[in-house]
Amino acid sequence: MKEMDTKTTTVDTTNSEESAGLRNPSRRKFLGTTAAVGAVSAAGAAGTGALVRSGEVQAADQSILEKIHVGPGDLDEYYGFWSGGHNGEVRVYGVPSMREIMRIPVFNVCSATGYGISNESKRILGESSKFLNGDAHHPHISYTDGKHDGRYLFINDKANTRVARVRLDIMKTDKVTTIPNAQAIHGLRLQKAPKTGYVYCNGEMIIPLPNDGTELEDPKKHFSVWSALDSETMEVAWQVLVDGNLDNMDSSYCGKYGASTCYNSEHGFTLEEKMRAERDHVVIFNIPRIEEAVENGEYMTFGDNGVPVVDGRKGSQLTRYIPVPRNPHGLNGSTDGKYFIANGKLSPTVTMIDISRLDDLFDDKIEPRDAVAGEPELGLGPLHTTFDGRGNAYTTLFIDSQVVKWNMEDAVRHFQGENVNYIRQKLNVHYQPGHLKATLAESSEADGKWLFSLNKFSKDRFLPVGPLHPENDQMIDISGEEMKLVHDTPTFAEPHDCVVVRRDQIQTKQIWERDDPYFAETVKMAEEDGVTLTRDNKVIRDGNKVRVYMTLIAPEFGMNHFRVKQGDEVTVVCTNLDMIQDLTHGFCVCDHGVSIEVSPQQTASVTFTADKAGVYWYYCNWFCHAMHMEMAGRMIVEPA
Ligand code: CUK
Ligand code: CUA
Ligand code: CA
Repeated sequence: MKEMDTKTTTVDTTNSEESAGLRNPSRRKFLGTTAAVGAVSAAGAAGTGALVRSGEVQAADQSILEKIHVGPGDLDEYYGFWSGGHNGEVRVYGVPSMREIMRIPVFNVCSATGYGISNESKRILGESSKFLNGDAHHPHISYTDGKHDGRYLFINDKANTRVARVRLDIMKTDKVTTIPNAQAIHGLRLQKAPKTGYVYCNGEMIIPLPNDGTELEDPKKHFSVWSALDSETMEVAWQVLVDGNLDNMDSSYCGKYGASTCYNSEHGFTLEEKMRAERDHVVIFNIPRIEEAVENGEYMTFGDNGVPVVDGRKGSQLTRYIPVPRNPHGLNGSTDGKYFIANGKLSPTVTMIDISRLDDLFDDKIEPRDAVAGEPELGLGPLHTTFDGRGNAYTTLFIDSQVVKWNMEDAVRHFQGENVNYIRQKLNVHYQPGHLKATLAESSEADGKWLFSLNKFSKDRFLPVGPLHPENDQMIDISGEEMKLVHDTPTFAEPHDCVVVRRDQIQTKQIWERDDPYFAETVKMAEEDGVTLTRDNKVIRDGNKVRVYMTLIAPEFGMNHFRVKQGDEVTVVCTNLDMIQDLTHGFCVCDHGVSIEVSPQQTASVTFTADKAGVYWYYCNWFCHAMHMEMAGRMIVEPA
């Protein structure tokens, strides 16, 4: 049935099921019956001729290889923003070359830039700067009228229940919010129209509310919430209490609806309990109704965080629960604005929810399942779907290790009883894909050029590097009728998702502006000390607190030494006076764990304790000048 090439035969199903953490017997039974059905009907669904190709580009396909070659000095056509997974960062790629251009620390500590070490970054991280880890999954770029406007990127932290904002003009994280009344923020999407006001995010784990120890055992009293943040202030505007948990989500291009998958309608604590129900659901959120309820004061609060929480549990007028096959995963809005597509995971199907029927659903004119426009059978383990803007959808099949291209309108016609084949092609990928994303496919401008399959396993695709393997993010040419696999990209732990936009949609600054809010508080502190940052080199003592103000200009620090006393709390404020693009300095103090980036015209500061008497050299750690090695000075610590 499948045309196996030698590479795909290395995927063994037992292994992949176990890798997926799906080991329970009831699922085996499910797959025992459905796997066969799924595989048969997916390949031959509604007729014959489904194209299954290995799709590896042959040497003959020189023209494709030329398309992805970006010559030395040439620039890429797209920016790709990749989540850094449990490494907690965002990575910036050039597409189609897949050259990694930059890393943006978000929920991690960065030794190079001093994110998590500098005072400016600690202010951004707030209370949560005590955490050294994060788990980033879903990067999304702000919108105006359904198109990316390049202002901000937002991303979730599953590990420590946070949402962060990255300013794309400087490519730095500038806000981090810990979400109350939730645990583990997973799915995240943005309001798409008229403009990104709200950032929506899913609470995944169910918890008692308030989670203060008064309730510990009753699963019926465990909930999760769907949150909306104000994208400007990054404060939580409101939350919606739901039944079950929330996994992935999307929002509609009309701006009115949010939709989220739930794999635990059972309120279960164990794997077995979470698999008990035949069906779970997609929750549809009616945003105007939610706003009205908040406005009218129809909400609760939990603990002392004050966030309004409206009741969106089953039976509420603010939500609808659409039953779908058990334990769905990804939820993707088609770029034509027509469908929310819930990906079956344990079911070989995806469920197409017709957004144009949701008004009737909320007015109780139709039943929840009447909003389903199609439920095509695609193959085993559908996790996520993306779009080419030409009416086709592409879905990852985790268990089959394939990407399936299918046609949405044909799937709808098939659902209505017509004998049409909606499957266009299946392409083997290497191996076990999670998310996939086509260029511009998070916006109404999807252009159907490149597709990335973010594979969880790489096995034999790269030089071996020990028991821990990289992921493999494969690039696929989707510009023609047939998908063609063109490039393997090893990635580190573990980009769940990415977003790819045109290069003209991102405008960045090449040097800092002196009035940038990123370091405004530090500038204010200097003003209070009577210091002009762009001129003065000064040590100010304030009890056992010492503030050292220093200018940096290649290849010298404004001070070649400064004196403090053992036990002093030392704050060093560095201002880079160079105005030349790319001329970054650093400030690193030996044996004190202190390192910060100071880019052209930037002010950056760091606070530490001078706990050891003696001489400690500080040096510039970004290679800036022929005399960079000599750019150093002494911190002289007098014994207490
Ligand atoms: S995801 Cu977060 S578990 Cu499929 Cu969007 Cu990987
Ligand atoms: Cu300044 Cu190196
Ligand atoms: Ca379930």
